[in-house]
Amino acid sequence: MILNPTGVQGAGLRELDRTQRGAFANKVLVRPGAARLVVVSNRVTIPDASGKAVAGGLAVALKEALEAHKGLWFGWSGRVAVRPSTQPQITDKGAVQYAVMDLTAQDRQEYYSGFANRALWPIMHYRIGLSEFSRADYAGYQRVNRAFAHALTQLLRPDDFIWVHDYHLMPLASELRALGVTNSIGYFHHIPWPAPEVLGVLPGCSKLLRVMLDYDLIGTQTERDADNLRRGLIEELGAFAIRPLGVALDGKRTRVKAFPIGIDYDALASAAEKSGAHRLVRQTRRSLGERSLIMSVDRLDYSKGIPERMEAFERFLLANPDQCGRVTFLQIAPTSRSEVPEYALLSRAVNQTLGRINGDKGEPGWIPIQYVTSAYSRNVLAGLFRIARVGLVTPLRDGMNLVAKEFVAAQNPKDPGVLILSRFAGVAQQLPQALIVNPNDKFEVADAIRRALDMSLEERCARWSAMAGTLRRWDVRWWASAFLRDLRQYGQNGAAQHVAEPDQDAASSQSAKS
Ligand code: ADQ
Repeated sequence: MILNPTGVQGAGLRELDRTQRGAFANKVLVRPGAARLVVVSNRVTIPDASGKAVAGGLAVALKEALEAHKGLWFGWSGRVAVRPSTQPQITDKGAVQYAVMDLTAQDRQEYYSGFANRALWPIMHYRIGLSEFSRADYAGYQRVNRAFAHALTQLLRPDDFIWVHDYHLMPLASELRALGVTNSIGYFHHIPWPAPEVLGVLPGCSKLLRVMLDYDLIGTQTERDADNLRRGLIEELGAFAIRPLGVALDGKRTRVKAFPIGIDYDALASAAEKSGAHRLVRQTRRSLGERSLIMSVDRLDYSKGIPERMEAFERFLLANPDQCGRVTFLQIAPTSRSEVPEYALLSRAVNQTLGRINGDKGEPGWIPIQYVTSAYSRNVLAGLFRIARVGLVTPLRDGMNLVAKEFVAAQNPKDPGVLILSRFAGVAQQLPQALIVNPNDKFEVADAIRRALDMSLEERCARWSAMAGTLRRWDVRWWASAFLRDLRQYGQNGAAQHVAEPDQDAASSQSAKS
């Protein structure tokens, strides 16, 4: 995926469809002289020489918004260089300009692997015990954000509006403001925002909270995340609330609002419909025979609850011996962040749990859990989701979780599978029609698997069509469009007033949500 939030390189590869691009361009209209959109994310991958976009749904939506606003996409190139970049490297591709910076090995270690992924990521996912704070890493995090701000400032125009993505770049607005940038700046937080009692454990947390006040608009995945952040600003810093969305302190004012991220529903549904001919999908279907497929797809990350899920499946087999040999659990989990020690430990733990369960419960001709660590194209994943009877999405904590949404979109409306969903994934707040479980309770998850396998066609259809309706309506284009509409409204420099109105659908959907 282009944008880092998934952390899966090349995840969900697909070419940008011209018709869809056109459709979105109509949604966020560009008037002559419209302000430019500048997207900033940790990782930026420039489309290859063939001009093909390498993209998942999120990257597609952002690229479409950038094309509609003749925008600029700025961030880390993903490369490590001997000397740090001072000037961004610029590439023009169609209407979009890409500007990327190389990092040194020390930058990468301290900013990315260290503070972002060893201190912030675990705390934000309520894993206090795993959070490793180091002052050197924190200094590196600030240094890279400052360097990005310096480089970006050289490219900014007075009427640009800026959209920053995710926890790697929380101080960016503050660094830009220190350089005199007065443009509208918005931020979207892709992962959970924890309760103040949890974030408060992180040394220097008040500094991290304070820099958030330099954004005009902060988007979170859920209302709960938005409340947690507002509460943090008020309780930790003594900021005061300006109802309904604002928080203010020392002459600064920001708005915090939930914008649940969506998927490119129609593209995924159509990929799933056409996927039957794909070799891997055919091969999987053939190897299953009469068996039911239970399926999970995650980055290999401790927040996703992979060993816990395997143990819940084991519990299901123990409680339902009649199902031995009649179901297969396929776990797809490409490795990520393997340079971070906690991820190497997790990989070992998963392999041990897997080996134990397959050794104990397997029989000649039947392996209970199939485990693969490759990344697959969006088409193959959609095809596999479609032949699965159960989608098992049980993270211990997740900002949203796009896999749950992709599973629903990929189903055959006439014979849909059942989604089992962790109550701790942001998506659970949008999809109450899934079978909602506590991922820490393997007995509860095991019962849900049995219930899913036994569910009548009528109940499956009723649950699926309610979920599909929600996901179709609040898709990724709604998400980008709604955030940009609010950034235009709340932006401080007035520059974004030149940005065209989003379509009525997006506007009314958003107000229905808020
Ligand atoms: P992630 O933690 O990466 O994202 P998720 O939302 O599930 O989690 O997105 C993963 C994406 O990668 C999905 O689109 C999935 O299809 C794809 N993917 C996973 N494994 C793959 C494989 N083997 N092959 C191909 N594609 C694969 C972060 C937050 C989430 C939030 C998203 C978006 O942690 O909570 O939902 O950002 O905001």
